[in-house]
Amino acid sequence: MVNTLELDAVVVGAGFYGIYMTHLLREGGYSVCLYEAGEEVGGTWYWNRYPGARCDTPSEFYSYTFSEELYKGWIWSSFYPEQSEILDYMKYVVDKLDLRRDIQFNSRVKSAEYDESINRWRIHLNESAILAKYYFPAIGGLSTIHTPNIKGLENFVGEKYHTSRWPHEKVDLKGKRIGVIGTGSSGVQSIIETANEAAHVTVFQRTAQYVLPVKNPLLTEKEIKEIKDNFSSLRKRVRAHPTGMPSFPILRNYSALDDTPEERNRFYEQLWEEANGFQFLFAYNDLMLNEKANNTLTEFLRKKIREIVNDPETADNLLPNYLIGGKRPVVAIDYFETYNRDNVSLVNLKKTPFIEGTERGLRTTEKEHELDIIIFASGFDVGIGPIRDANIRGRNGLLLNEKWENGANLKTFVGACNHGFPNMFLLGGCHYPLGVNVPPIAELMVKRIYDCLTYFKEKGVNVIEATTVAEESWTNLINEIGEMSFYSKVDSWFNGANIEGKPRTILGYAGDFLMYQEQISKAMDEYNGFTASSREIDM
Ligand code: NA7
Repeated sequence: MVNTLELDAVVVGAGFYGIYMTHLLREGGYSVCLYEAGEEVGGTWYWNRYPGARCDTPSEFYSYTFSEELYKGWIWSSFYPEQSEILDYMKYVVDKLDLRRDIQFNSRVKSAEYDESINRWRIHLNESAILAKYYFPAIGGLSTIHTPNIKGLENFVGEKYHTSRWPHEKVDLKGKRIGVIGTGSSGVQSIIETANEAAHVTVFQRTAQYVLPVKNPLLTEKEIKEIKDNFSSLRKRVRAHPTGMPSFPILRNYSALDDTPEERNRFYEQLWEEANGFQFLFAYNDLMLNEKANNTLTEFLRKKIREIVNDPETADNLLPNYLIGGKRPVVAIDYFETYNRDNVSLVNLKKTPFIEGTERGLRTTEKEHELDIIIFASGFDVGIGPIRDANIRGRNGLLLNEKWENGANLKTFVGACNHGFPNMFLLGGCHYPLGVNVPPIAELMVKRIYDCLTYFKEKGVNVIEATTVAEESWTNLINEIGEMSFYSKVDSWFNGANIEGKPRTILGYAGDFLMYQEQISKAMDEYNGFTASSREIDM
C-alpha cells in the first residue's frame, strides 16, 4: 500500500544547498520536507569520511553567512576544517534552525515524475510517494561513485572500500597491506593518513598530481575573535574574491613572466615554505590564464618533487606534466615526503597497468601486489551520474538523463532549470561553478531561486519553466567559457575524461566567482528565461 503525502516542496539531499533551501522554504510558509538517504545531515561530508578527509577551503569561509547569529554561534578549531568538524557544523546548523522536524533521514528518493494533468511532481521513495508543487534535487555533482572496471576484482578476498562510502564503524588499518587506487584529493589525503598505521601502502597512480603544501594550525583565541569581529564585511569579501576564499589574495598583481627567473624562484620557494594551499595559484595574476606563466609554476613544482623524494624513479613517476588548475589541484600536508617512508610504494599505472583482480590482491603487468584492503579513491561520475540515478522524468515522461544524452547534449538554464521540467530546480551539480567555494555559491543560488519562486508566486503563477532559448544561451556561455579555460585542456572529471566512454563535455562553469555573479544576475534579473503560467488544479 503506497501512501501519498502532499507538500508544497520536496528537497532531496542534506548538504549545503538542501539545508538552506529547506530553511528558506520553511520560513516562506511552504510546506516542505527534505529527504536524505543518509542517517544524518552533511551531504558530501556525511559520505566522505575516509581517514584524513579535510576541506581545502579555510574554515572561516566554509560556512553559511546568511545569518550573523548562526555564523557567530559556531567556533572552528583549525584553519582548515576536518571532515568530522564540518559534519558537526552542519548538525549545529540544522539544530539551530530547528530544521530536523522537516528532514526525513534514511530515505532515498528512487524517482520523480512531473504529472502535467495535475501540475505536481510525484516523488517516489521505497514505501511511499509524495506529491509536490516544487521539486528541488540537491543531490550534488560528486555523489555517484566511480570504481575502475578491473577484471576479476570480485575474486579478491580482502576488504574493499570506496572513499565516498567509507563505513561508519572504524576500519582497522593497523598492520594491513593496503592498496589505494587514485591520487585525487581523496587518494592523497587517505594515503598520508593510512601510511601512519598500515604495514604497507601501495599507491596505484594513473595520473601524477600537483600537490600543494599546506599546514593546518589550530586557530588561536585572538584569530577566532578577529573572525567574528569581521563578520560585517565577510559576505562582501567572499563575493569580491575570484574563488570566494578571501584568504588567498593575488600576491603580485602582474604576470609571472615579468619577474626574473631568479626572483620568481625565490618567491615560489617562499610560498612553498609558507605552505598555504591554494595561495600558490594566486602568486601572480595570470597563473590560471596564461600557459607560459602556468609553466613557470609547474616547472617549480616538479623541481620540488625531485628534491623531496629520495628515490629518483619514484620521483620521476610522481612528476605531473600538464597545466596546473586544468585538473583540480590537490593540497596536503607532506604528501611527497610520504614516499620516503619504507612502508609506501608507488605503482605507475601508465607504465604497468592493471591486468586483473586476484584472490590475494591486484595484478599489474609487472607483478601481483598482495593486499589486505583495497581503497578505491577513484572519484565520481560527476554531474551526469547523479542525474541518471535520480530518475527524473519531466513532461511526457522524458528522462532528464535521456534529454542530456548521458552528457553528450548537456543543457541547463543557470544550472538549475530545464525546459520540459517545470517547477524543478537542480541545486548544485552540472553547470554550477567548478573552482569556487561551495557555501557562498549555495547561498547565492538558493536565494536566487527562492526569490524567483516568490516573484512568480506574487504574480499568481504556479507553472515556471525554462525556455529553450534561455537554456541554449546559458549552455553556450558555459561551453564558451569552458573552452577558453584550462578545464578543456587537461583530462579530468571537469570534462568527463576521468571515466572511460563518458562523453566529453564541460560539466561546470569555468569562470571565476565575480564573473559568475554577473552572469547569473544578467540571466535571472528579469526572469525572461522562464515561461510562466497559471493553472489551478484542485487536488
Ligand atoms: P578525483 O579527483 O576524481 O580522483 C580520482 C582518482 O582516481 C584520480 O587520481 C584518477 O586518475 C583515479 N582513477 C579514476 N579511475 C581510475 C581507473 N580506472 N584506474 C586508475 N585510477 C583511476 O576524486 P576525489 O574523490 O579524489 O576528489 C573529488 C573531489 O573532491 C576533488 O576534486 C575535490 O573537489 C574534492 P586520473 O587523475 O583521472 O587519471
